[in-house]
Amino acid sequence: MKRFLRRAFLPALAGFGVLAVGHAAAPSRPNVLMIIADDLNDWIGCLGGHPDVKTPNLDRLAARGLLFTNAHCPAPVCNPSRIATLTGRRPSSTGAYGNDVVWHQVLPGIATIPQHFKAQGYHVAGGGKIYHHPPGFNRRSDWHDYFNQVFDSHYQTLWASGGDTKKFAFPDGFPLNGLPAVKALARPPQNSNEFDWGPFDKSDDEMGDARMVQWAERFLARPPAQPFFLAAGIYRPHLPWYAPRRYFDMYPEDKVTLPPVKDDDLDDLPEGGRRMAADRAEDLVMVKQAGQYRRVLQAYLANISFCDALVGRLLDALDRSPAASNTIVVFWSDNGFHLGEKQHLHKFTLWDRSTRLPFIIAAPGVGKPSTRTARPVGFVDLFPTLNELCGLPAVPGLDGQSLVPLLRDPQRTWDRPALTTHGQGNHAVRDERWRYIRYADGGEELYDHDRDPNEWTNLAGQPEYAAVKARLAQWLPRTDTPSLSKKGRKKAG
Ligand SMILES: [Ca+2]
Repeated sequence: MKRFLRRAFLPALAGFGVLAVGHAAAPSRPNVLMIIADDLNDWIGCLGGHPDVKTPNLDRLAARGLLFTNAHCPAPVCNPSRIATLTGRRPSSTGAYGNDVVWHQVLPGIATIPQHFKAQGYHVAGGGKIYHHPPGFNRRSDWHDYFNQVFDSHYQTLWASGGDTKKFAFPDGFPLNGLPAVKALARPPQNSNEFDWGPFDKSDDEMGDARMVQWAERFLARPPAQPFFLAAGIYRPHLPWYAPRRYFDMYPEDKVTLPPVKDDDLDDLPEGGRRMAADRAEDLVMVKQAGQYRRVLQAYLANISFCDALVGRLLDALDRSPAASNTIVVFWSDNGFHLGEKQHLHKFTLWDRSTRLPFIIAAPGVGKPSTRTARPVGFVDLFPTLNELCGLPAVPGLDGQSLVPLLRDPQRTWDRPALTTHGQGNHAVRDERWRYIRYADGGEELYDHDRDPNEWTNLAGQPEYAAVKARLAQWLPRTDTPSLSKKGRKKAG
């Protein structure tokens, strides 16, 4: 009988022991609130990316910690950027370059940040778009709690639920999402399930992103007893650019500042650069022909401010929470967006507008508030950084390095540049002064940000810069893992 009892209860006791260790460690282990925006470029107030933009809440978050002013995504596309950031492994290491790669199917045994925190005894909760959002990319079993994405567009919901939009007859021609914006275009845009914009006469709380925020507010009001990792994925400012009308009213269409654009900007690009610029370039032409360009800018800015307001609600909820004093806040965006620069109205490029992104870490007791660093960093650095901040065991095989030294001393020397990859063999290396791009076919670009912040003059062909190129080229990945994408190797996402 004794033996039976021991057999029956030992596993239970062992399980209890693990929990007990987690509880015992709780006071020293900080919580994490990770907020992700979607397609938000560097147009936020504290980064100075656009003169009109109003982001008081992101600015307030930056004032609580360290703002990285030279942070870059691992890939300028939703899915590969999120996979690389959440696994800490670059696309060139995993082969995950495209939007169709389901990370947990093709990378078995590779832990993501939420999985690692869960294995280490954290309560792990997520809401909205954390992994890529089509069906099957997110696994409910990776989370203790998950709040599903709520979309604001009938067509987008249909698409995300696995419906075939091609079979779907648009009611009268193509008012795609029920708004008149795209009716003005000459023909349906390529990404017709989402390419639309306009104000909604609804309250914030009636929009999908705010429903996720309400869920996170409830979570933070009554956090679990054990340390938690809470991921809040805000879909804004991804297309379609819908937001409550008051955010549109913040940016009157006739007063919106146009981004600086050089008309012959593509003339000095190699073939690889021209191809990336040309991807969906027809959308920009149609938008301009239809007299919608200023409305597009207004809509993107409005969606940034809506996103910012939601970040503010999360910060307010944290400040009211019992967890307020012991929670690290991290903010990042998966990729940027061109609004006409390089004749482009999308992401999918290796220039600053697609890769330079907001990145803020506010870790209580580590570093000082209201600090900035221009050292080049990448989001693949996030996984080792969070491990160090939370005292979790290191994960072998990560491509990044912990940013805790920069949190403690934002001006310390930092040799590593940031690296962005778009499709197999196409890379951009960014240090504090230069951007060096090398495409898979050998084509090159080099920009001097000290003199050319808009990346208008490609210096790669000028012999006096050979040493700069050679120095930056040393940081290109040693391996270019073949693409896991079903769509083939030529084009990512
Ligand atoms: Ca994105």
